[in-house]
Amino acid sequence: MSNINNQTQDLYSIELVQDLDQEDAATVSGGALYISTGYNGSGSEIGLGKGYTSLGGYNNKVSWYKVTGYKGWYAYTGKNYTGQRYYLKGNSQGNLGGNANNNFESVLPA
Ligand SMILES: [Ca+2]
Repeated sequence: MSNINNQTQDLYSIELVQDLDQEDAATVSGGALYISTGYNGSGSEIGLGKGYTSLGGYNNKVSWYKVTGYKGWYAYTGKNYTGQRYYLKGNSQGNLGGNANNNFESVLPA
């Protein structure tokens, strides 16, 4: 992994990420993070291949996640990797509950 600052940017500045399919996303960093605004992958869904300091339109709206590949991801309740940090394990998925639900604002590969 190189400089974190080179790998992060606001989600709004990347439109291609909207079209990232599972195979391409896995190629980017060894594993992708998928998030959606509804439970069980419903609602709006997006695939991410690297860290983002802000989730843009997904801020405080994420209710479900899926991690592909063996590497985990960190999700934070604040922008710029601040607030409460959650570890999303590799090859896992699930609905978010409690304080995590509708609260993520930045994500980073672990
Ligand atoms: Ca939040």
